[in-house]
Amino acid sequence: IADLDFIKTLPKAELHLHIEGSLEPELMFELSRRNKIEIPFSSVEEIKAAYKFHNLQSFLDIYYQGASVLIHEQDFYDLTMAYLLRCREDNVVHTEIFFDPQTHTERGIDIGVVIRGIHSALKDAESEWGISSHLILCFLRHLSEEEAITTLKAAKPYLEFIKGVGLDSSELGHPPSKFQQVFAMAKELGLERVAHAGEEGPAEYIKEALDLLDVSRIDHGVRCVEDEALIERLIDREIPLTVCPLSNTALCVYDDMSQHPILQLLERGLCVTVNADDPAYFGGYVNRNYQALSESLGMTKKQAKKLAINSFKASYISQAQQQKWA
Ligand code: ES4
Ligand code: ZN
Repeated sequence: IADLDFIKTLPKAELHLHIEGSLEPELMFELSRRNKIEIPFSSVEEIKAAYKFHNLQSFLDIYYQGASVLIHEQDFYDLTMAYLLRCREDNVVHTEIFFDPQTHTERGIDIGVVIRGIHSALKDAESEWGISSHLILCFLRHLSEEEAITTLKAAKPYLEFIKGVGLDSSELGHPPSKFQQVFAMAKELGLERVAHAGEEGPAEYIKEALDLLDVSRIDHGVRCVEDEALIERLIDREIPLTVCPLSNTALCVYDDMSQHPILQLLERGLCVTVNADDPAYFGGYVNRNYQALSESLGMTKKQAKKLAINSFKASYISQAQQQKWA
């Protein structure tokens, strides 16, 4: 069995991390004071007590509310730097982080403030600790495609800092097909493409993401287990799944970690990876996600090692860079 000490020895890449979801209650409080933004909690304990979710939407409501304390470039820097410190503790040597510009631009925050704040922390972590990174801009799928296009256009002056685009927020009722045009535009701009699919939504949404958005990676994707032909396609085409175990149990995708299919998918030959999603809300950073698999599914050292190697294989770093961590 892979224990925490062993997990720590493995260099890892993280590929599914919403930077706004790494906002810890302590920093949320500090920023609420600093920026004089009211939050409906009077203590860190009260915030933590509110983190009981029954599905994706019940989480998203609280997550968007929490992000409202982020105003200045320095706030985005502090948020990102706090996450990168956790990467260092967990031996995460490369990270590809999501951000949700529309959560901020809707409140009147300039997209440049958001991108510059996050980017400068990423650069500092690279020069100080050698942690490499990419930034992925996510469109909120509960909003219109037109608004996604406006967001992509607003990001154009900063494209040198952006590796790709993604699709997140409320999945049910907002299929990938809704965003075909904006993903085609992103491809035209030379951006990589990923999408959340098959988290709460059906396996059909995974197929749509592949066929209509031309994604090279699926975020979550666990509901592929309902479609045998799709599983075979994901294996043949080597499409990675960025799986988030503690997220899935926190949002009741599974009642208990013992039901999680990640190791079965790994054994079948899918390129599955382990990620934290929204660590401040779901009970832990990446090593705790690995640890949960050991505790509930008896993950072996060999399996843990394979998952860590997959994380580099599924990343957007060059082959040469990958060799370094193999
Ligand atoms: C998210 Cl777990 C999850 N699913 C979809 N959208 C999200 N945004 C932040 N976390
Ligand atoms: Zn996610």
